Amino acid sequence: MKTIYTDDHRLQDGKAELIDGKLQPCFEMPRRADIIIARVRDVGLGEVIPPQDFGLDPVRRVHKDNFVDFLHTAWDRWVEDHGAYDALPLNWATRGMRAIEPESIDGKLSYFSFDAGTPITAGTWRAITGSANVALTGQKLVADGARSAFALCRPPGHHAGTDFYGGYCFFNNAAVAAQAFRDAGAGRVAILDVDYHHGNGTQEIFYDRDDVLTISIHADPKQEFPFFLGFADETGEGRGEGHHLNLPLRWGSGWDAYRPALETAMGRIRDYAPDALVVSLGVDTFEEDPISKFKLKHDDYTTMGAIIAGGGLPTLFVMEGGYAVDALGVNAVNVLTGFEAAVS
Ligand code: Q9C
Ligand code: ZN
Repeated sequence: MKTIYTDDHRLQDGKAELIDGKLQPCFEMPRRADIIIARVRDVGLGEVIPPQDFGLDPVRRVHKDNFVDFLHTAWDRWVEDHGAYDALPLNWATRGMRAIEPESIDGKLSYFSFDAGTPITAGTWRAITGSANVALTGQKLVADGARSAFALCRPPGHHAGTDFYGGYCFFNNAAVAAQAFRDAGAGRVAILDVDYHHGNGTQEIFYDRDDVLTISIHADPKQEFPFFLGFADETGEGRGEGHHLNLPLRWGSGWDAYRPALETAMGRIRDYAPDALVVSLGVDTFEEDPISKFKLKHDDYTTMGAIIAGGGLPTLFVMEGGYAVDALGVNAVNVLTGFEAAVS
C-alpha cells in the first residue's frame, strides 16, 4: 500500500501542553511521524508519495467558515497581542455562560478550543493544511481504485469538530476524507476509530447523518479524556439515529477486551455495507503509551489489521494518536502489514 507523507508536519512543533497540572513538553511531537515514516520505509510497505494540494474547499465541507478563518489568522493575531510564543487558551464557557464568538484573540482561542493541550504555533496552519491534504491524497488513491492507502497525517484530527479544536487536533482529517468519498460518488462511508481516545469530533460532525456510519472504540469517558462524549448510549440523532456506535472500554483493557469490541464494530460495518472505510488509526492503545491505560501489545496490531481487512472494503488509514514514540513505527505499520497479509 502507498503512504502519503510530507515533512510539513514538522511545522507543528509546540513547546508545551498543560497536563497533570504542569506545562510539559508536547507529547504530540514531530518525531512521531518521523519514526512512522522510517518504519514504513524499513519494511518496504510501498511507495511513499507527497500530498497534492486540494485547497480549502474540502476542509470547508466539514468545518465551519468562521473556524477555518480563525485557524488561518490565529497565530498572527496572537503575536500582535502577546508576541511570538505558542498560543494556548485559558478558560472556557460552562453551563450558564453564553457561546458568543468574542472579538479578541484570547476570547476566540477559548471559544474555538476545548483544552489547553493544543498549542497554535507559527507553523500550525501549514502543518494542518498539509495534514488534510495528506488525507485527501490518500482518499483519491482509494477512490480511484487502490485497495488501501496510508495517510500519515500529523497533526492528528479526530478530536476536531465542525467548529472546535483540541486534543492535539485542528482539522478532522478522517472526516474530511470521508466527506470527500461522498463527494466523489460513494453512497455510504464508514469511519472506524481505533484511537485510545473517543473520536468526539468525528462523532459530532456526522451525528445527524445516515450517509456516514461512525464507530469509536475508546477508553470510557467516565475515566478518560475527552470526558464529555463517547458513552454507549450515543447512537446518532434525527436521520443519523442508529448510525453512530460507541464502544467504551475500561482502563486496563487488553486484547481480550479489545478484540470483541473490534469484531462488533466490523459486524456493524458489514451490515451497513459502505462503499469505503476510513480508519482513524491511533496506536495509543499500546501497553507502554505514556498518557493511556490500555494494554495492547505489538502483535495485537497485526491482528487488528487482519480483522479490519476482513471487512473487504476499500480502506483508507488515517494516522491519529500514539505517544510511545519509539514503538509508534512498529505498532502503526503492524496494522498495515497485518491488513495486507490478510488481503493477499
Ligand atoms: N491525562 C490524540 O490521541 N490530554 N489526542 C490527555 C491525559 C489530551 C490525545 C491528558 C490527549 C489527546 C489524537
Ligand atoms: Zn488518542
